[in-house]
Amino acid sequence: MPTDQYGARSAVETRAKGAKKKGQREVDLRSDTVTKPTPEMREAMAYAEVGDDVFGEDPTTNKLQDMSAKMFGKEAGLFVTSGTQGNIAAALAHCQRGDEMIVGHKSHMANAEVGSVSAFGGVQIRMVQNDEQGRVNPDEVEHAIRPDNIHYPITRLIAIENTHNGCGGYPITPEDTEAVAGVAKRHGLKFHIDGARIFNAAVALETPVKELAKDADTVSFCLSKGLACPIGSVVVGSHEDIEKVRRQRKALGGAMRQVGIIAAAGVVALESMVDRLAEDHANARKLAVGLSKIKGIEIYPDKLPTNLVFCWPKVKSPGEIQRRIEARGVRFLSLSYGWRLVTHYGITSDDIDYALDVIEDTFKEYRV
Ligand code: TLP
Repeated sequence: MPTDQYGARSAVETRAKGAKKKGQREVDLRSDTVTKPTPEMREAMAYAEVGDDVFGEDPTTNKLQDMSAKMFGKEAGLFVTSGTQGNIAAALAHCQRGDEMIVGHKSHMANAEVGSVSAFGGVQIRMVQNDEQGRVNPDEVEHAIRPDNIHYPITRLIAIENTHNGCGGYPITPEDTEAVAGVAKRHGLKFHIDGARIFNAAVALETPVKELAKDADTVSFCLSKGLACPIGSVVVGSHEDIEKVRRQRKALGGAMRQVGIIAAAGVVALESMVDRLAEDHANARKLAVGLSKIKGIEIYPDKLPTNLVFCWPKVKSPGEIQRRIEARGVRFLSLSYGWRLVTHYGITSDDIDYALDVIEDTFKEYRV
């Protein structure tokens, strides 16, 4: 049975599937969240200078926040525990209870953050259609903004996602971003980017993140995905907005103490892990081209932009095939709209060869 759009149906299922045979080679393509810290990160973490970050006295965290702000062309940054916490804290910083925010219908914020902006902040989500590449139509967004009427909530925030996970990992260009941000500006609304994988977008588009972020009031980005940190995300924005996000982070229980221990990995990531994302994209292309040659798999390899590979098994029991593939150590997610295979630090070109061999053999054995 396929899982839903965002992976495992439950924590129990994730754990059960994790069981593997002793000595079995493993190629884990479920997500770039499975990446482990690099030796440089472990070293930096071990010797990180630390202080109490709730007092603003953790030098390593301050360094990470300053570096992030500078890279994104913003005044300030704030370390948060996760992408989800960054998005929620930013949304709650921009909105009051009863306000409304506009996001794409396939966005992580609308679908995979436990309804938290509503649950914790009383913020209503209004969705507009994402196109196949994760973009939202600026006219539709404008149309979704509530007119001034006592029956309606007040629209306060527009958010987009870059790259777009639920739409195949497409990068959103500065032009497309600017078009939506322009709508926000014209109506006096705030504009947030869920940039969990914005560095993948920057590398794919060969554009600095600063350029992708220039029209946003706030951007959250993840250190714990392709950049291979064990924990953490950062929200960047103006001093004023980041102070509001800081307050929301505190309310969400995300203000930590000697957090430089984990921020240290983030510093290493920003210094040395961004450019190598091109390797993940090349491996993803290789994987997609290989999959396109396997009978029984539908895929559009020419449409592949970053590190997320989506394909569709055209067989009677895809679940059975997946189980057989997993038994040989190749792991990926089966989602309601297809299979997702993600390349990342830790996956080599040789791993892609192995994964392709296993998948091809299994489809052959299965006589599709
Ligand atoms: N994405 C995870 C799962 O939650 C699905 C993944 O494996 O892709 N925004 C986007 C666009 C994301 O893809 C994710 C995580 C988040 C936010 C949340 O980040 P975390 O997991 O750090 O809370």
